[in-house]
Amino acid sequence: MCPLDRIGQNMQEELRQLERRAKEELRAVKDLAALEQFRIKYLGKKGLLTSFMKRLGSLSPEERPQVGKLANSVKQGLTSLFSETKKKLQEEEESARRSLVDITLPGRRPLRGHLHPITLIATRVCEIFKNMGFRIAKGPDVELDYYNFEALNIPKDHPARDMQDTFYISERVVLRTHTSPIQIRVMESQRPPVAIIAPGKVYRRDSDVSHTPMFHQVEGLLVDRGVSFSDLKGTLISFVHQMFGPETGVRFRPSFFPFTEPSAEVDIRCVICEGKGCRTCSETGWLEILGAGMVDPAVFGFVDYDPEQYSGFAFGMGIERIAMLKYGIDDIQLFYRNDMRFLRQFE
Ligand code: 2NL
Repeated sequence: MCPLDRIGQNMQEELRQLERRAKEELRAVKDLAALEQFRIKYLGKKGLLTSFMKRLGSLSPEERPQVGKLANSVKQGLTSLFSETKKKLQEEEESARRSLVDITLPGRRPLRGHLHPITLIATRVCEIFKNMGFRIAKGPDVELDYYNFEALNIPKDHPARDMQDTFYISERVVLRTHTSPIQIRVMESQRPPVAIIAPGKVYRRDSDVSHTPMFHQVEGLLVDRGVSFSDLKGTLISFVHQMFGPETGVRFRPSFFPFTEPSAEVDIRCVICEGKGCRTCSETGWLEILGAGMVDPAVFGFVDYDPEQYSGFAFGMGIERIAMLKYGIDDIQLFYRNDMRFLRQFE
């Protein structure tokens, strides 16, 4: 045998040894981490088998095909053994993971959002008036002094205009203190009949146990020929009965607003004590829920409606107050603390 042949023989022997060792080690592999070590050691770019292949170049042209063929079949064999082992170990690890989980346990309930109580009440109030034929109107939170005060017959020296109560953006621009400017804008842009509901955020420089600097209002306005105070009463009594129940007592008390004449405040029988007297109603048996009146002819003047032809009523209510009475909540700040223990109750 020529010496070159012996080199070929040696390499074939080396290859078989490599294969035997690899198969032995593979049998000892117990997890995916050890399997990866095995792959790097034998099949990786710098692995034993790859290094061996590189040495094939030193063989004679006669021997190279034979040893090369054997090397390829060893590599294929080891690679497919490696894949089988990997699949087996993956399945084992997966089923081990599964056995730690009791799949018969009930699932975790996903967190599901819901509407804020103020949104719920505002939506209900709007729905009641929509059913009576009113339409929803919107307007900007940042308002001209003209729409917020001037056109509502609130003169320059009126206490409501005080810097103390109003957020001024500039001399002419404010954060609206009520949603009435929405109604002025609607009247300015269309002729009667007008029947609208104006919900939205309003802002006042006030913050204590019963006031927040932002709160919500719903106002309503109806203007047509021959609208009377009886229409106002009928509309609002119907609203109260739908909102608080058909047996709820209602009373109208004389009051004053610069934009209505005559004006009234509307009370309902105390929802807590039913009129017997308690802390919520200050022992009066009644709760104030809204203000209302016949639109002052001076306001019609600003929007160019003829007060000889048209009359109208308007009303306004605070949504937080309605929500507090309806749900029996005594602290307005609860609506804005984002405490889930509170908010979850309105799911
Ligand atoms: C209250 C009282 C009220 C109005 C709002 C109004 C709007 C226009 C013309 C006339 Cl455009 N009036 N709105 C009228 C009376 C009372 O609100 O206590 N709100 C919380």
